[in-house]
Formats: sequence, structure tokens, C-alpha cells
Amino acid sequence: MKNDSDKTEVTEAKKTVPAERAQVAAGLPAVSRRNVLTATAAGAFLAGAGIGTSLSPQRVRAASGGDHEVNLEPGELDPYYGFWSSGQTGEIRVLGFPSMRELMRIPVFNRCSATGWGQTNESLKVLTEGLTEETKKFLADQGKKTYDNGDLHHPHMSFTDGTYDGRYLFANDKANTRVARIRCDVMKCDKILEIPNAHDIHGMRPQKYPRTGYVFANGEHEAPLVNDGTVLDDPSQYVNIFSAIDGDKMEVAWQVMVSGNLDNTDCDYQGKYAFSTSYNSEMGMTFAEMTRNEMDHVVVFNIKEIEKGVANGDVQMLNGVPVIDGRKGQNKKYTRYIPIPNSPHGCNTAPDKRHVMIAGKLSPTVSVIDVTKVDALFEEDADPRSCIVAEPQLGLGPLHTAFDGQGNAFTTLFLDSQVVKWNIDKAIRAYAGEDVDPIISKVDVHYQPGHNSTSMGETAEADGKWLISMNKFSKDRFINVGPLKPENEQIIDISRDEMKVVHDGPTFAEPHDSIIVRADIVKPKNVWTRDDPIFADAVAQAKADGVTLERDSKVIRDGRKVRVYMTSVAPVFGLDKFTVRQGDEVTVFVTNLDDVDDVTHGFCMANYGVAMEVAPQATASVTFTANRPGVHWFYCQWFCHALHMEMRGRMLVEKA
Ligand code: RUQ
Ligand code: CUA
Repeated sequence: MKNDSDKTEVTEAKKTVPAERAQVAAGLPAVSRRNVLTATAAGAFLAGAGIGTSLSPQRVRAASGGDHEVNLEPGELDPYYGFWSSGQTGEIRVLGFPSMRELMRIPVFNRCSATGWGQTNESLKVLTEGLTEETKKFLADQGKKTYDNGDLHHPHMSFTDGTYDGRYLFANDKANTRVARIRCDVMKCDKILEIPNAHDIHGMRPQKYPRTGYVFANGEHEAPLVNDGTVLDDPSQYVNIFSAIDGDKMEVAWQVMVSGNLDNTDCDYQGKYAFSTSYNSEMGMTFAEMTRNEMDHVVVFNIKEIEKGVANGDVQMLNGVPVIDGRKGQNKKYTRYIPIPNSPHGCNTAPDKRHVMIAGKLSPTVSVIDVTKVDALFEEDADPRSCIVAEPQLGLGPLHTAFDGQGNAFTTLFLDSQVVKWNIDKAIRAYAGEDVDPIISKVDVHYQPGHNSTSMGETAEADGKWLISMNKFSKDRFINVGPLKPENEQIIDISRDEMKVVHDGPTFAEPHDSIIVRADIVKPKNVWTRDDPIFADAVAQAKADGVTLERDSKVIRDGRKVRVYMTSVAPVFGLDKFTVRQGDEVTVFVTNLDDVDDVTHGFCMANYGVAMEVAPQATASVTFTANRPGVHWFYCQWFCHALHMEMRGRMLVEKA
């Protein structure tokens, strides 16, 4: 930045902050919004839920049977937040659960037209600062600053002492090898980290104990260790990488090189071990090679031994990250490989703090690891399967397991299109030779379930009320929308032995996974605080320009750079016009002075491809080149006031 003396202040329109901020209070917010809106919201819920026409809400309640309701009366609030991934859409969705009303979308790896995510300076900082230099250069060569796609599979909340703590969500990007963090206080992504050395992050889990702590992340696809375009058909040079990310700093703490690939991961409640499934222990490169063996494996990561190894320098530094060699046959205490049938997929730790369920996928079994028997695996000549305490046959295509906190597990059966409820203790007794059937019941789902989640089910506070089955195919469950079908999510009441499907809900690509979090754990703010770090750069720039964001609307020219500062108070911007010259690089900063909850403004520069959200008390900024001469209207694109349409102004771009 040039020094202040080069800058001129050009205030072209006087501030037009309305005399009557009271108008705002007397307008929308003063009306009881819940009273006005609930009647229609309930109607929309019923229609969207596919329950509406044939079942009355009373019928739904009767069907759910228990002391808890899947439907809510107008104005009632959900007892849970649902945090949903969106797969290849790249965002996180926030739902009220169990009503399944979609409350919010949090853009993460995608480009969002509504909020300006991927365009505002604040979001571009998040999207670019964690990329490797090599990726930055690669993208720049393509005329891009960041990727604009992602494949977000696994949203998980940070833990303290074995349960959700409401601080952060973390999520993986399989498409471009990244891990993102979302702040739950404002429901915005604040960090995105590209994981060096690894390829295509899939399974990802936060450490449960003592806290997060680490975020464990699996690179799914193996690649040559030196991937410079000289190796293709020599799998002995391929490796795969497991990463432990420091969730507070959002930096890679260490990595482990493994044999085979890595699919899903989870960790124990003791802070000692993490576990990852591998469907390609063969290190095969073709379909036939990958599925050749009857047994694949789970890799056990010995966190304390790895930390010691890193501290002792038993690492190679790769792209600035200490990498431990944990491949088969290194005979150190970093990893162990547990043989598991057959191309295992899901990896889920039970709320009993003791058992980890490995879903067999091509095997009809779930293998149960007892974490108290894992220490022994690190002794010499240990049988690597000595920690397996059950392996019940459950049905075809077991993918993921969820829990009720009462000793039962729920496993999705992809090929059978069912969810099976089974008892962990009975499975252990059956494996030991007793004549007991661990299967309690099965329920049909529609169709081909992948993940399932239970309320609080991946924490020590699993409450055994609800399960959601996330089904990959909907087929005939909804009216036809063409060759691309929605997926179908079904809520299942698990409060009794017989499971009951109580709700069908279509979703767009691809709510791959979800977590269901008790509402009291999450405490978002209603308005931003002015010292929020997300817009700290804008505050610093304003200060350097002698501008007080909360008061001033003015234009600063700094050579060919023009910074336009304006306030917004419903229904006016602080400037009703400003002038720049063709070719100027223009940055517009909008500070929303409204501090009434829900009065979000937007800034859209028509025919400039520019639009962003500015929520109450936030500052947002966007930079563009003024290369189209003429008069261009900017307007507020979030309906904020009875005079919202009038909330507009002009930019004159003088012809060069
Ligand atoms: S994995 S459908 Cu991407 Cu979560 Cu199992
Ligand atoms: Cu401000 Cu619409």
C-alpha cells in the first residue's frame, strides 16, 4: 500500500443515513416474525417433507409412536441441529432436526452467488491462504485464485472430553485435498487448509479426547512419493498419507506414510489411537487388482508413539511436514495392520468408549475392535486380529454404523437397502461361541443407504432417539424430476426394538453424511461483533485510509486503486453515487450498521458480476476492475425493508 499522502479523499455524495433508524425497528423486526411466518413455514415443511398430502401431522405423530415427535407445530423449534454435508456441491447445510427444515447453507469449497463466497476479499483470503505455493501457481496459470469446486463428505464437530463442544465444524474436500474449519458462533468457514503430500482427503475425524486437538484426515488415493510425471506403473513407489492436523492452528502437525490406501477413519475415547480402513491393501491400480484379496485391513495409528517419533526426529521432512514411515514391515510402534474382510469402508467408534465398528462392504460382516486390546497389538509376535471381539454377519453391503448409547448399533446395508439394528454385547458373545443372535430387527429403506447418523450418536452422549438413513437413490419415492434424481433421507424412530421409518425427504447432491447435535450445544450469535477477525483486514485498511467504518462513507483514490467505503442502514447505503475511471481497481467495503437481528443487506453491482452478503454489524468487501464505462446501478440484494427496492445507488465509470 502506498503511504497516506498519495491518497485523496473524494466524497461525492453526502451520507444519506436515514434520520429514522426507528423505521427499521417499526418495520419488519417489530412485527413478531415467528407469528407471521410459522403458518407458511409449516405448510412448506409438510410439502417438502413428502408427508403433506396423505398423512396429517397427527398421523405422523401417531406413527412415530414414542414420546418424541418428528413433526413440529408451527412456531415450535427443533431440539437438534443437523449439520449436513453436501458432497459434490461443496457446502455445509444446517437443518433443524427432526423437522428436516433446511435453515442455512454454509458455503465452503463451492462458489456461492448469494453470499459472495469465493468473490469477497474475506472469503478469498480463507480460500487461498491455506493453499500450497505449487497449487497457487497452478491455479494462477489457469487464471484462477482458488478452486471453485469441492467434494465435502464428512462434517464433524470439535470435541471436548468425548462430546461435542460447539466450537467448530471440520469437513474434508476429497476433490482438492483440503480440510476446512467452520466457526459455529457465526456459521462461517474461517480456515481452509490444503494437505500437502496426501492425495484426495476422504475420511476425516476430530480427536474425541481430551479435546480437538487433532483432526485426523485420510488421503484416499495413493500416488508416487515423488510425483513428478516419471512414475505410473510401479506401485512400489506409491504411498498413501495419513495426516494429523492441529485443529486450533489449522496446520498439519505430522503425517504417516502407510501401505495400502485409506478410506474412513475414527479414533478412540482415550486419546491413544486412530483407526483407518483400507479397501486397497493390494495397492492395486485397476478394479481387478483392488478387489483381488479377501482380506484388506485397518491401520491403527499409535498417537503417542508417533508424537515421540516426531519429537525424536525419526521423520523425513516433505513439503515442510514431518512424515513418519508407518508402512508395513517397519516394525516400529507407530502403526499396526489388522486384517479385515473385505474392502472395509465405515469406521465408527461406539459411545461405550470401547468398541470400533469396521463395516465390511464386500463382506456381510462388521468387525468389532476392542480398544482395550489394542495395546497388546504392539507387543512382539502379537496376533494382529487379537483385538477383534466380534464379527457378526448382518447382511449385504454394510457401509456405516451408528449407535443409540444403549449398547445397540445400526448398520446400513447398501445392497439389501436396509438398516439393521444389532446388539454389541450379543455379537461379542456369539463370536465367543455362545448361541445368541445379535440381530434385533431390520427395516427397509429407500434405497441403497450409505451413511447413517443417530442423535448425538458419535459422542459419549448418544441419546437413542433418532436415526437418519442417507440413501443414495430415491427412484420412485418422489415425483419425477428428470434423469438426475434427488437422494432420499429417511428418519427412523429407534426408541424401540422395531425401527420405524417416519419421514422421507429428498435432497440435492449429495448429503453424504451428517451429524445430529443437541440444540443447547450450539450457540450462534445474532449479529457480528465489530472486532471479528474475519473482517479484520478491512478494518485495518480503513484505519490506514483514515476511515471509520462505522461512521464514514467516502471514496479514497490511491493511484489506480479506488477504495469505496459505505455504510448501510435499511433502506439506504451511505453513498448514493460514486465515480471511478475506466480501468481502476475498485474495492467496495460495505459496513452494515443495522444491529437488529436478521437485517442483512447485500451489495450487488449489476452487470459487473459482483454480489455479496453483509449481515448485521459485519463489514464485507469485494474488488473488481471497472472496465465497463457508463452508469451502473448497485443495489441491495437481500430483502431488508419495505423500501428495499429503493436501496440502490450509481457507480459512474468515466471512459478512459
Ligand atoms: S464415505 S457412503 Cu465418503 Cu463417507 Cu461412506
Ligand atoms: Cu438492504 Cu435490501
